[in-house]
Amino acid sequence: MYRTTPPVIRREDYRPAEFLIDQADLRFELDAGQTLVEAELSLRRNPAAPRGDGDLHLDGEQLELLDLTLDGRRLPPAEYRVDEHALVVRRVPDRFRLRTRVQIHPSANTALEGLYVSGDMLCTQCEAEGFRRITYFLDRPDVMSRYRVTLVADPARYPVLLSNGNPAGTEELADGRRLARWDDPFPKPSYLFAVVAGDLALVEDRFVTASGREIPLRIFVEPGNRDKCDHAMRSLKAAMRWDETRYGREYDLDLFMIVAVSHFNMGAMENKGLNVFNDKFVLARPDTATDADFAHIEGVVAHEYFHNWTGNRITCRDWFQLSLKEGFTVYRDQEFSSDVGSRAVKRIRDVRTLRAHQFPEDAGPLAHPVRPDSYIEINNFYTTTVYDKGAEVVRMQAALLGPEMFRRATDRYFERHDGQAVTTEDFVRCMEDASGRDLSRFRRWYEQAGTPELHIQAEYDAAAGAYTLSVRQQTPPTPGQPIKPPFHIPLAIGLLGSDGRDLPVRLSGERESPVPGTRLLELTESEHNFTFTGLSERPVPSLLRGFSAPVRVHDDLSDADRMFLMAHDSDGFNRWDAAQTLHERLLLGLTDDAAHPISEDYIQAFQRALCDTSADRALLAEVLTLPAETYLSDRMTVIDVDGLHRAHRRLTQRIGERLRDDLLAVYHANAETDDYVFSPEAVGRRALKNLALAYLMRAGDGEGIELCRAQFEAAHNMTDVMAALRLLAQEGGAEADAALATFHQRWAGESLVLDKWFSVQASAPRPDALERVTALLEHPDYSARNPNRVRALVSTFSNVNQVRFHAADGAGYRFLVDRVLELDPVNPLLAARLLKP
Ligand code: B3K
Ligand code: ZN
Repeated sequence: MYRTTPPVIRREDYRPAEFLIDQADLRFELDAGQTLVEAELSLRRNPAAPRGDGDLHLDGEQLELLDLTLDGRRLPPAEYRVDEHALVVRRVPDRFRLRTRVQIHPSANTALEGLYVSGDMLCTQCEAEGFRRITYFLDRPDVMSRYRVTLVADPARYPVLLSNGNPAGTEELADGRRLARWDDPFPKPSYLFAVVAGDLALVEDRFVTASGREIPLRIFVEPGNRDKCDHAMRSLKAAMRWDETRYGREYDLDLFMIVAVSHFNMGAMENKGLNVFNDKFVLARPDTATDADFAHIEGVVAHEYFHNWTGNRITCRDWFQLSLKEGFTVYRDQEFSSDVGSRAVKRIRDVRTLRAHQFPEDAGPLAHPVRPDSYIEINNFYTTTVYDKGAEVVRMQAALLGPEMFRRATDRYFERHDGQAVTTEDFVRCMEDASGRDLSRFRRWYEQAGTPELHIQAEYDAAAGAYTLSVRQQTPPTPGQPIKPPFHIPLAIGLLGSDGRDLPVRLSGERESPVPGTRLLELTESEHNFTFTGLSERPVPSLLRGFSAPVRVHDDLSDADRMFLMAHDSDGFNRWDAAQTLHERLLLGLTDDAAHPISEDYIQAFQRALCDTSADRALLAEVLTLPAETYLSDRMTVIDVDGLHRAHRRLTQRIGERLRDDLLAVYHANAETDDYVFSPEAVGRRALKNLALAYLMRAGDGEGIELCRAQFEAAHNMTDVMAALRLLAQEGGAEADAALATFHQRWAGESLVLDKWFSVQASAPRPDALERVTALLEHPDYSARNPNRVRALVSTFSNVNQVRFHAADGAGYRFLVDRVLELDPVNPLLAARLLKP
């Protein structure tokens, strides 16, 4: 098929819409095969837009137009034109009502955008531009309309009929069908529209808002999943309370709903009052979901809920502003999870994700600013840069303003822009106005791509008791941006004395000595020198505490300094980061030279940490986890995938052999005794125990494998079952096959658990991994139509199993290309994402 190149959309070409739609009355006659959509739109000329050609251009794709009337008059073909992407109505008045009737085909919709079929239900996904597959509309976020929706369907197939807003009555029709009305009083962009219809089971709870309104909370799931909603419901209530306390944001509608669907292209969607979720981020029971799943559910439920204010009440003017809602909402969900769990561990996980995904994106051919300048396909811009770096950019503003001023600034943002479609510039201006600070240089974080590199050198002048840090920043070129002026970077630091305690960080010239602890320095130029005084000994610097900016740091610390920080730093994040750098240097050394020594100092530092019974176990587990091969490859110019894999195996083996007894002791000391609870304490125990098990497996004396098998058989929670299964699958052989068979049999019919069965095989770095993955494509439980299943098998193999995916013979790449080519005509969004690695 011949296709023309789609047009490039540029930020600088933004023009306000020529028409506005104040009211949209939609009536759906729902059926999987064909659905009729009748839309009655109240349109008027936008006073803020210059007059165009007088024609009305509505977006529409894959719609069959059945009828078109303007102010009650059926339009003859001469007065309108329909093409593949639009309906153009000629010479329209300044204010009018337009009625369209279209037919669409949900069951033929494999792209999962617009109205589609998931299992036995019908559901929608409209962000970014799916609404135009439902009806003709001005499908752009700066057109905000009030929606009234009528749904008509056969109650035998679709007894539950949902849309946004508040329920407005139901009726039984004479022909036996049921009708339900929904009314959303808040104007919203079309991307937040949603409809769900199906035979759904309901779990209900309630939440009393700060002002005393009682809000029913409803989670709808496929029948059979009612017993897996407790955690999502608890997370939702916690998120609602948190947004009231931390941001003064109360829920606004009379009802809040979540629907879990099994066929979904991404994580979840924040449709007003009716969040639609990938069921992976709702359903959890201790025996079906791991601690990581529990944590993700908590974060995603909160994220979508928080969008009600950051995204829905205040939305984006255009899609270039995507980070306005996504960066801010990710920051909010990160802070929520930090508050309800362990702050240091949450920060470590988020930074690990940032470094593993965003840093490589920012260093590669797809590097783009947090606020991009142009796109061809907006769906491909839902990137880790827009989301995760975007969150870092908000976090830095929060750090520069401090908690009180930041709260004042967000209050101002909500007050000033409620009900509007705005830009990242509007956000920054609220930060400035509330604080009186000048963030003109800071704006570069939205404009310039690339990860800044900080080169930090220290000098100590014993006679003067002065310690000087010279800091130089430089950002490598990225596509289209060869030269980068300096960024405004908040650099949080501490100075440690030889007793391991924080010293006061006093800048020269300051009279008063600040209290010992963290100090925020600000970089705005390419080079700075900071001199600290009153230091009777050379301190050990703790740089970029809490990862105060998304940068790479090159310092001149020794291994001994890092071991010191790993043991003493009051900043938990930096204790972890010091350990990571130690692991990393060793692993890179071993990659280059298989005979590279593994020093006794390193083993002892590892052992001391492992045996520190006073430590927070979750943090300890992070400290003692080696950086992933995928992460290490970002540190190499020419990536030696085989060398990295060998280095990883060698180091884990040495740790397993040398520290076998300590590891065993830690394993047994943290064995599960009580029933499963999802608390930071219990999660930490399981993490540390399973980490010890992983090293023990590498000790090579058979004890590890015995423990693994026993744990696999005895464990009642999925965290421990999966930890054991993963290790067995990595080892391979009869043990692995037996465990995989047992697991498959036990969980037949539990789709999300079967995803784990696929992904555990896809990630095992066994020499025959690709053959196994290829064979699994033919497994009766594999389905290319279910995105979760595709991701579990194909994405896990290509993203996680680095050594096999990047095999030198290219077989891994061929495999992926074949999957992408197969999927592209079916589900282009999913296909495009598969290409990431
Ligand atoms: N806003 C949605 C993402 C939509 C992706 C469209 N391709 C989920 C979220 O970020 O909360
Ligand atoms: Zn989001």
